[in-house]
Amino acid sequence: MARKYDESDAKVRPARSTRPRSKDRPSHKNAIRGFVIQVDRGRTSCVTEAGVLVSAMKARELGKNSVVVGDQVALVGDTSGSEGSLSRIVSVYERKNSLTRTVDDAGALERMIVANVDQMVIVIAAANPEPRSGLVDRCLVVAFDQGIEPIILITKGDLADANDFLKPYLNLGVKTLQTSRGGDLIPIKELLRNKTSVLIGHSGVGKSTLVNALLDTDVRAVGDVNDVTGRGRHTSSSAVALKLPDLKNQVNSGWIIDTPGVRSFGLRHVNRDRVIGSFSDFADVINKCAKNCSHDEAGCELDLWAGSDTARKERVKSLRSLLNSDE
Ligand SMILES: Nc1nc2c(ncn2[C@@H]2O[C@H](COP(=O)(O)OP(=O)(O)OP(=O)(O)O)[C@@H](O)[C@H]2O)c(=O)[nH]1
Ligand SMILES: [Mg+2]
Ligand SMILES: [Zn+2]
Repeated sequence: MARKYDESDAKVRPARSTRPRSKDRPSHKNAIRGFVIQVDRGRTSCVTEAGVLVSAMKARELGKNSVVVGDQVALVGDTSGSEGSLSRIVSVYERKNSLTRTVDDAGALERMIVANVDQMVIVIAAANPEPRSGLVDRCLVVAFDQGIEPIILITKGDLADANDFLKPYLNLGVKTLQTSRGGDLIPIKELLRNKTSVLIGHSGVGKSTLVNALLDTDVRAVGDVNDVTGRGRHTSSSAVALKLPDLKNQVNSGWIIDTPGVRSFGLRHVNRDRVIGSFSDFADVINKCAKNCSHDEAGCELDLWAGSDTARKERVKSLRSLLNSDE
């Protein structure tokens, strides 16, 4: 639950020296709230409630990787936003959720991508690169775990038909949309309206292309897909939140967060029961399983449920591959 900002949020660890540091720091009482739209090495870009773009550095005590795009932060110092001005982030407000993936095989290293999002748009190309259900399944687990609404968005509809790919997810009740470059953006705009949405997908699926179309600009660089490997070139290197243009003169029309293409989406940080729970189509089936069933053993109700139905068998296989994966 959201916690109100108070003085304790901005507490500064006592310095090793006995010199009272509070004297040379601006009072945190005067802190103003900012929304983080980009983190570029040491420099963070925030938008204040008044709509001013402020460049800020993190207070040293916050530590490495402590601020991500989507964070609400407390800013002190020069928050004028004027050229060359630099503000300081003294604290990060409690997050309502965050997207984190495990980035190493041992599962010890986690990287937070974004925080405080309403929707996760899982971007999948109908072709080039080929759609892969593994990524969708992994994203759905994280969305379920964090209470974020997932949406599957198929791009490059001009290259192939993704209906078969989408079928199992339609059965799950996940919202899906299909689009192609130059296509009708209205259904997407409606979905994104007044929400903070993050685009997640492999490199080259067209995330930045879509963002440019939605904003009707070329703010985001776009890269091609390698003809030989069928892979994108990891064109976008950091996450950026962009304000969506007003739709029908709405004052607040939402934010879209473009992210760098993910190679994999490690789930080691997600509890096993939560992984199983995200397969909501299995809930009733799994209830019938023997206590302590690993769901990957003889007698598991999932096999009975799947029978010889190809689509169902694929779903069961998906769950098992996530449960048995080292990632
Ligand atoms: N045929 C076709 N190509 C598209 C479509 N959308 C994007 N592309 C192309 O796909 C390539 C990759 O697009 P990007 O927008 O850079 O992809 P991205 O997902 O942002 O990639 P990363 O930043 O590397 O993660 C570019 O050559 C785009 O022109 C589409 O609807 N149809
Ligand atoms: Mg990109
Ligand atoms: Zn079972």
